[in-house]
Amino acid sequence: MPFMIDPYRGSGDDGGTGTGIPVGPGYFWDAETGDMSGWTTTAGNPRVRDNQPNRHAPQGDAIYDGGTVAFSSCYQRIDLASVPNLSLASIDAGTTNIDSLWWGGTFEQGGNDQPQLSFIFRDSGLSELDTYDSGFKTPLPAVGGMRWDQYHENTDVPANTRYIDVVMSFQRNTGSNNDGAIDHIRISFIEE
Ligand SMILES: [Ca+2]
Ligand SMILES: [Ca+2]
Repeated sequence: MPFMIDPYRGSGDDGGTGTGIPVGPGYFWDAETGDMSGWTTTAGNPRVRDNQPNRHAPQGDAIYDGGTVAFSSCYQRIDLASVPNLSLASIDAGTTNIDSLWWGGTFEQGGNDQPQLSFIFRDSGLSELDTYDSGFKTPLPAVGGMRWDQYHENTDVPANTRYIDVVMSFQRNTGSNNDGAIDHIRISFIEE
């Protein structure tokens, strides 16, 4: 696979199985699980494509994509109280950032479909405090029939946040398949 190693992959994570269990100070999710377990779908039919010809993965063999509808979205919810070493006091002092490296992809077909990563910050009662969106991405580096790029997000976690929904969204622009794609989402928390 002619692709670079995820620089976050290494000490502290489990090497790609992506179980969604907090590992050290961070999380990651990867489609190598082979299915959408752990994700809650809120729109469309996000899915895993495993070892598909012309849909090369930046990590392993499997990727998430947007299925067969115009828009798909799903999330996993992080309970901040369960994150090792994360101080809720520092959350409430406004001194903690959430940081992510993630791979965004698309299938090259002209007018390419697009992926987006978002965070929804929720309080203890799950009320929404704020949101952050990466914006819908247009990856350019070609890998087989795909284009992939690695994106970096970093934003403040609002005071009183107790849960963060990490949201994958996929926007179809061309064709019948929604080929917005995501792989290997790495999440960590940083105290300022
Ligand atoms: Ca993968
Ligand atoms: Ca398409």
